[in-house]
Amino acid sequence: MKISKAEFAKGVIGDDYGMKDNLPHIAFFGRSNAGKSSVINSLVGKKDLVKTSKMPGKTREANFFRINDSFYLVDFPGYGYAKRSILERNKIIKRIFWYVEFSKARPKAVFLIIDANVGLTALDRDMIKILEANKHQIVIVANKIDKLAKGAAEKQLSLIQKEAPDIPVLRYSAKTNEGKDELTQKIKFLSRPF
Ligand SMILES: Nc1nc2c(ncn2[C@@H]2O[C@H](COP(=O)(O)OP(=O)(O)OP(=O)(O)O)[C@@H](O)[C@H]2O)c(=O)[nH]1
Ligand SMILES: [Mg+2]
Repeated sequence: MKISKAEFAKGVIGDDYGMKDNLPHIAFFGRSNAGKSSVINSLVGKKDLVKTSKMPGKTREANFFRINDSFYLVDFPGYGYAKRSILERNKIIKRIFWYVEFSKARPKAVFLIIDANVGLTALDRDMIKILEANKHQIVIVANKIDKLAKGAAEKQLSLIQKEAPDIPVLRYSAKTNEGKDELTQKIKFLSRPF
């Protein structure tokens, strides 16, 4: 599959995650600054389909992007951004948890974007637990792999895989596009209609 068309469809602040056309959707979760928006941009080959920022906390809505007229990628706000007020952080986490547990519009899969350099954080582990409890399909994307030397990258990847033995872990760099073909294939497979 080649991603030939990518367009912004809607931004969700409340709890209306359904789309009229009923196309499947795939959710991108992760810590603020892990690179969710950058990964989506690199996948679709556009620099600025999704706004990214050196200042974490850029994405406040869940943004739906229609891909090839056949499915949606959804960029969720990042969790755990320390400079946000506790109230706002809680609000984001609560919305994500609600979506994972109760939303009628269930994602076909959740891609958990992490910074390969940082590895899984406490919040990521909580997220994995609640995703597993609700039987969601999960893929971990170890982004920013370009920041690590080869040996260090391998070490980090096997550490992450050891912590999450049942979840596929993909190496990725939104900067160099490393892993783009693998991630695209995974998305294609998981977003199939049935
Ligand atoms: N070196 C490197 N930098 C990256 C990569 N991916 C993202 N970044 C940088 O990391 C920062 C955060 O990226 P975003 O895509 O905005 O992160 P986000 O997860 O969407 O953040 P929120 O919207 O706050 O949740 C930006 O400065 C990006 O340029 C990568 O693969 N390699
Ligand atoms: Mg973002």
